[in-house]
Amino acid sequence: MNQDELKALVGKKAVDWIKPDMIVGLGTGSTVKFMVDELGRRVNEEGLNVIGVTTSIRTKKQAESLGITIKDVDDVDHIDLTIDGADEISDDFQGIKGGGAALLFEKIVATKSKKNIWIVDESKLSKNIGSFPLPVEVIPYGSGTVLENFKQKGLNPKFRINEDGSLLKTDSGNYIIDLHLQEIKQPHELAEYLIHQVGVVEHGLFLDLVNTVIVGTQNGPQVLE
Ligand code: ABF
Repeated sequence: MNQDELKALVGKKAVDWIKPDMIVGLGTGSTVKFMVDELGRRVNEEGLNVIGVTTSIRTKKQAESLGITIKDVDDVDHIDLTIDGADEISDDFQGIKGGGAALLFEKIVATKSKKNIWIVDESKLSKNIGSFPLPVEVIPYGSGTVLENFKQKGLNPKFRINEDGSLLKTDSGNYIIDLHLQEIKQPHELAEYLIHQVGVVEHGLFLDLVNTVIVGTQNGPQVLE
């Protein structure tokens, strides 16, 4: 199976964890897209009754087009389960997210969720995280100064740009600075440093949030817990 087929495999499998009447966080990315399609099928063909809370404009559009009931994160008092993708996952289930520039809403939803499941193809697993550039969401005002400060710190920062060379803007109208670190030995320390930098809104280190990962492998979906 190719990468897309592996993503489809875990996307569909993950819907087995969604039970009737759940409030479900719906992540962002190409793997989640398969999951939302399957959820839509079960809502329409099997009458599965759920409320979705989305993590990006694009997931919201997809879910609503499938007839999945969506509520704003502030209009639910809890989220039972969030299913999301990830860019890189370490052996101890620490993750880097934000390759899809949705990390802020994803972390807001993930931290409100009783349980989080990540769905990935096997290429996302690594012993330690860091080979995937770490996204940091920053407000536009003063972002050049934040980038300079990161450079001084040796974090090898680069603004995320669109194909036309313009600066990418998130759903919140912020910029993304990607930190090219190769390996992150002390993710908790780095997270603590980043979140205290003036102008930083959020970062893509998702730590101690996940205890179930469904991996798409050539032998089928593998559930890691
Ligand atoms: C999302 O899932 C993002 O944080 C991350 O970039 C993405 C992984 O994307 P894909 O499933 O398309 O590989 O949560």
